[in-house]
Amino acid sequence: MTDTCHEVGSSFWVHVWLILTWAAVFVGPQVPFASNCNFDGELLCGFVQQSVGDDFDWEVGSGAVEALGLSGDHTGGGSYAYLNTTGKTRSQTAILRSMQLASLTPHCLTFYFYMAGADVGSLAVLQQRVGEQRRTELWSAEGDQGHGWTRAKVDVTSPLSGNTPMGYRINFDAVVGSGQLGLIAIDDVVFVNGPCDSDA
Ligand SMILES: [Ca+2]
Repeated sequence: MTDTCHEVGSSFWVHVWLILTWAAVFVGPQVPFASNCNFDGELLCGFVQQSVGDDFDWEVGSGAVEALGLSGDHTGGGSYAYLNTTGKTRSQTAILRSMQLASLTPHCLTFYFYMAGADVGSLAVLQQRVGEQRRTELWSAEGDQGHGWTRAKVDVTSPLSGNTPMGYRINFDAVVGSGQLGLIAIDDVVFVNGPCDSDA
């Protein structure tokens, strides 16, 4: 009797798990993560550090990095997320992941980035379907971008399974160049409904 009950119970919870997994993968939340992240208050605004498969965590910092021309965060007086590549090894990576997203409508991701240093490396925005390792690069920049915050705009659409939007995460990958001197930072990440346009 005990074994039977145990089997029935296990089967029930397996089905519950399967249903919840299906719902998470194929439906996902319809409301995106904190739609405006300035890294000033609630540090990572719902972003999480990649726990496996990368080499470092992004850090949250404020103030100047004089050696690399950074005077402060994008708006002044606040904080930013960054990876200091100085002294690290080429191709080592830090990945910042959004919470799970899904939507029937296109969205526009905008953010400001700061990349300075002769051997700084690269920054990329990638889309990863929930439950899959494969990632699609949506945007990237490589090398020294000068001493200033630059705005980036990225159109984002959900992968579809038939007519159903699939869950995905946005990844920010900061990749070390030669490691001699470099800083990669992002700030004011905004995610809004609708496609990017030339005036956004
Ligand atoms: Ca900020």
